[in-house]
Amino acid sequence: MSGMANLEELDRRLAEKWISGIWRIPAGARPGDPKTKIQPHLWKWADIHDALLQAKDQIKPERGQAERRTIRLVNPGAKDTEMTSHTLLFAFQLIQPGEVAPPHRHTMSAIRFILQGKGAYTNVDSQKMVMEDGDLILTPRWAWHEHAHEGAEPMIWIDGLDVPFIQSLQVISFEPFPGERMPLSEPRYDTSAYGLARPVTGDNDKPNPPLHYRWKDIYPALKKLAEGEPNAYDGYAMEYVNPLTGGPTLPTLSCGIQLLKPGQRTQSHRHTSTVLYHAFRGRGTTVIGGQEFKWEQGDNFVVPLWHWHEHANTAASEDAILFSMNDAPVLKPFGLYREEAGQPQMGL
Ligand code: GTQ
Ligand code: FE2
Repeated sequence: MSGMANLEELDRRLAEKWISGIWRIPAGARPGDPKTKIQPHLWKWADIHDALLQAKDQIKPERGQAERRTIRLVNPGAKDTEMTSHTLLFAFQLIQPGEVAPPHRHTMSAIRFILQGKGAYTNVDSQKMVMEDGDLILTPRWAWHEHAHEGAEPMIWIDGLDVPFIQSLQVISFEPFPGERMPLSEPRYDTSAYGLARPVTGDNDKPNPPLHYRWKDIYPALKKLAEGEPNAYDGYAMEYVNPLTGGPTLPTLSCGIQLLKPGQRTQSHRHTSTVLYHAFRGRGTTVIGGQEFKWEQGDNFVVPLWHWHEHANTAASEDAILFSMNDAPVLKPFGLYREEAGQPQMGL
């Protein structure tokens, strides 16, 4: 018998016993650089908005049904999971006046970034947070939450979640609230000013309280930042921090907001974190791995890990503002976050 036949025979016998030799892994399957299945991609606002309007009358946010009227951005490289990246999900939610998206909790953490409308609120852990354009609201893991709409026009926001990461750890739990509505407590603290002043008893032992970062506070801070020197790779950029730790927005995901002045371009870099972007204001171009993506208000795109990328505001007189969410918090504690500066790719 030849040596090859012997090896095949060995592999077959091992497989019967649920054992496998490392020699079966081709040498080429060990890349020198991080490799991801996630593809650079851009989703147009018109398509997202159309999808929500089409779902508006057919889907109700009812208990036992979908519970939420949301649509998600599916990365072409993640057709199996229908997620936006291997770690993160961007979904868009629409709620109609008078509707209640029923209360539940889950091991996934969520953020809401508000895009359109007036008069809805989210109740997280019995704290009422009224939603306004540009606000960022946190729903930490396992916190009870419901959404309700007391206004007169449909409201739309982004749901950012860590679903695929939590799924990869196989620790998804979901629980409906025992009751039709959650209680609303008297305000226990100011969810916007928690980092500056918080109660000395009760809630201050929670590592991730529900927090509300209001656009009316963030935007002036961003404009103030833009009076100084920009970051080479991100322009005038801020992170939404956990005021208790100075660390990331939530343990599994972090959010950012960045401004690019008219004509401003950033330098190219890459990192092992993956970033989902939403063009909140203005328009521009982002080059990702040599591919140009033109965006305007409402569009969304993903920068997969280890892909070179650079941004440009292509408008003559309007600021561009990008909201983003990244998975760096699940890399950094294990020393897996790396970044590199690169050469310009943009042929603008
Ligand atoms: O609003 O609670 O997009 O639980 C996905 C799962 C939104 C929500 C989503 C959710 C929610
Ligand atoms: Fe939820």
